Amino acid sequence: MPLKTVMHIDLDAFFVSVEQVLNPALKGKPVVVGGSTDRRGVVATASYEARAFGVHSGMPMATALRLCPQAIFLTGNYHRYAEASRRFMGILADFSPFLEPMGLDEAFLEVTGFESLHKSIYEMAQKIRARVRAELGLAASIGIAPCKIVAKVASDEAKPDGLMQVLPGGEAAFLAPLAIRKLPGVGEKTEAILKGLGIKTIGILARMPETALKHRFGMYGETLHRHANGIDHSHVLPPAEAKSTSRETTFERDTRDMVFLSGMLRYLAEKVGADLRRYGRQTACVAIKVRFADFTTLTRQCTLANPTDADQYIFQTGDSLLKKTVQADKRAVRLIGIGVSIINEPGRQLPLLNGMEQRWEKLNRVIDKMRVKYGFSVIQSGQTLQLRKAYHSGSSDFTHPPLQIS
Ligand code: TTP
Ligand code: MG
Repeated sequence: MPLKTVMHIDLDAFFVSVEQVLNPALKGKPVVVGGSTDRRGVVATASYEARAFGVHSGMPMATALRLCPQAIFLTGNYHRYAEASRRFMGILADFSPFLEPMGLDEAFLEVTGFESLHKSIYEMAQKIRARVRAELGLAASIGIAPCKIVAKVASDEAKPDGLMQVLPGGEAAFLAPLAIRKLPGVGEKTEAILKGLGIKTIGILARMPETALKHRFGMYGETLHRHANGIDHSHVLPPAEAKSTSRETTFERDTRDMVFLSGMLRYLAEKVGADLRRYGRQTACVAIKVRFADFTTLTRQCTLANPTDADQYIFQTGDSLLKKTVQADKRAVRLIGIGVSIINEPGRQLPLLNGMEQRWEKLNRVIDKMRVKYGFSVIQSGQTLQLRKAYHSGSSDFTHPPLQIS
């Protein structure tokens, strides 16, 4: 595999930092952006001064108020963040066309071979940080590594306002001492399982036999093993070049409960729909994947009459494929997934939309905004709500990390 160089750039305390640029009196103070403090709002982000008191993203605002009553609490303004994001991505695009935005404040940049233009990749990263600082007044932390996963961990380790480079060959040694939670994709649930197995650091995880991880986590075990060893072959994928996007999840227990399966499919379809809207793209082909208890895997796909980016349409199409597939079989289901092909032309032919689809479209855009502001689980459809019953952890993330099937 030829050597490549990838940067991961992530803005520090993004929402709060934008507020501080607009109102410099907030600089150096504990500031929290999130929902309301009296009702059920959660923290979207906290300044590093507020984090020192234990305030963090996802925490109820009421708890943040208790931990740090002197903090300044703001409800935030999505338009300002979207504008800052647009300008941030514009700066990055000046440095390399191989740009993959990940949400508003972070992106991967493939910079293989770019050292000749900037003396070194390290110098190039310093120039990016300087431009973001000069033009937006924001601190960008950057990780440089031979692959995406390690670059992402490195930018996190570089925070706040830092730069860290992991040289080829040093990936596993860099990751080894870090807590497993630092590995992207390891959420609450996986962390708890790994800790139960006595695995606390990425180094210990890396030395686990791959077969043991596969036995416990299925396909995701392979990915975990690779990532823990600092190996990630995935490409930096400019959104326009992604050919498909998908999500899948393996259940803790095999099931034939159709209500549960449909609820999960709805949740996965919403994630896929959100990808399309983030890329400004549509799909005309929906596919599902079903793996039964005996590991037999079936995929079924369906072409849509009209291109769409609506969760509802994607879900309905996937759900009827799912019902047909599961009901035609006696076996219990171990995994389900849903994916869509991506039409790589922005825009759409509006007259093709019927009234219902137009309403869905408006609704989905409002939901996307809320989710960027307060996290994906802030809004759930009736169908996904019942997933919480099955997942007692209280966590609202029911998937493994995104799986690109391009
Ligand atoms: P992050 O990059 O995860 O966090 P951050 O930029 O605030 O802080 P840092 O990178 O320095 O650790 O998220 C970017 C923005 O996304 C964040 O400013 C607010 C928003 N966000 C939420 O709305 N909910 C969340 O749960 C998280 C993690 C972020
Ligand atoms: Mg950030």
